[in-house]
Amino acid sequence: METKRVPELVLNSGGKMPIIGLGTATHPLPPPEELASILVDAIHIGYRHFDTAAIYGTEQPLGQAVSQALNLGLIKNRDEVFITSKLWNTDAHHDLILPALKTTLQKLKLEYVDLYLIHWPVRLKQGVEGFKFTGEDVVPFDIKGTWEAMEDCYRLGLAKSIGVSNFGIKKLTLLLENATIPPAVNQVEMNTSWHQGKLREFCKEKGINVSAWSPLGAYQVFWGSPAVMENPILHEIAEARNKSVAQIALRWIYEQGASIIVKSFNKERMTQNLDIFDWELSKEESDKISKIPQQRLYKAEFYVSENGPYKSLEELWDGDP
Ligand SMILES: NC(=O)c1ccc[n+]([C@@H]2O[C@H](COP(=O)([O-])OP(=O)(O)OC[C@H]3O[C@@H](n4cnc5c(N)ncnc54)[C@H](OP(=O)(O)O)[C@@H]3O)[C@@H](O)[C@H]2O)c1
Ligand SMILES: *[C@@H]1O[C@H](CO)[C@@H](O)[C@H](O)[C@H]1NC(C)=O
Ligand SMILES: *[C@@H]1O[C@H](CO)[C@@H](O)[C@H](O)[C@H]1NC(C)=O
Ligand SMILES: CC(=O)N[C@H]1CO[C@H](CO)[C@@H](O)[C@@H]1O
Ligand SMILES: CC(=O)N[C@H]1CO[C@H](CO)[C@@H](O)[C@@H]1O
Repeated sequence: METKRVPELVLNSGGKMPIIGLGTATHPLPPPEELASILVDAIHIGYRHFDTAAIYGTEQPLGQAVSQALNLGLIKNRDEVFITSKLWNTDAHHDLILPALKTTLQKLKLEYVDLYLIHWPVRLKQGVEGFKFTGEDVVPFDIKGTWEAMEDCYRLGLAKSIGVSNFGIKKLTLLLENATIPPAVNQVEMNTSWHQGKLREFCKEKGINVSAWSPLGAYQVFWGSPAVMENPILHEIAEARNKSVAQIALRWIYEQGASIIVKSFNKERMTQNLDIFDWELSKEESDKISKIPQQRLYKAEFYVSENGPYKSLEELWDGDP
């Protein structure tokens, strides 16, 4: 197996983040031992950035994979891998964040994460299990208090960088109003069918790096769609360039200045997804991609309810439903 080097970008915290991270959210998950071994393969192939979250159930196998990779000598130090995890909505409260991060670190068996994100601008009542909630369980989200506790995690050295996920422009503006430390990253849905142009422009202006989740439209996953992988324009470009559709989709995101969180648990596809750095799209090809009709895949309507803090998708997504 040949190890590829993935270029890094520098976050506003000074941290260096490999531009492609391996996603670990899927359903159903492989058994933990099998998943750990898949993630060791990924390290072998060249992945040095991994995306997990408290809600994914993959923190433990990821920690195990890092420890195995160290034992195997695939990496020499913990600091050769960049590990992101995320605060789940039930813990989005000032006093619950540090304990939540400590639980995450215990599961990962690590002393720090490289990046800790607020998973959603949403707070759920404590005790809600996983996705078993209704609109009644969504309570107001305290941007200022939540971010203050995230800053404490950074100051304690438990998170080398802190950031957010699924935040629109309005919520980022409110967060920045009282932030001492600006978020390093906003991880959002982005792909050839959902370009996030306005949000990316705003983030660029503020020095916040955008990371793209579901860059392949979560192809063949139950929350996903075929809009990326079966797009005829991408197929046409892929054929003409002798690349895969996934490579065209990922290269396009990279050329927009965003980093990429892509999930594959298959060695051949993992390898293919890293192979996007020694060629480029032509102006004509990029122009064709920018004309693909736009639609958000993942609307998260389950956070919206008549009596809750978000009464419409416009409110949840800051006017960009
Ligand atoms: N912050 C958030 O709210 C949020 C939300 C969603 C996702 N995420 C993160 O982003 C990661 C990526 O998003 P995602 O998992 O939703 O979707 P994705 O990466 O767009 O797509 C994953 C799907 O595409 C397949 N695939 C991967 N490479 C391929 C290739 N070269 N050719 C054909 N098929 C390919 C995978 O199957 P195989 O495994 O069989 O290759 C899997 O079914 C997640 O795993 C998670 O870490 C974050
Ligand atoms: C910022 O802090 C000020 C002073 O405490 C407060 O009045 C204001 O509401 C805060 N802004 C946000 C978005 O929380
Ligand atoms: C097309 O790409 C494949 C895989 O990268 C390679 O093996 C093959 O030689 C390429 N074909 C041409 C015509 O460039
Ligand atoms: C690729 C990218 O957007 N990198 C930027 C991330 O944010 C830092 C801080 O503003 C910039 O210096 C990078 O250029
Ligand atoms: C994640 C996602 O896919 N979002 C957009 C990108 O493309 C999908 C299909 O994969 C579109 O339906 C969405 O607009």
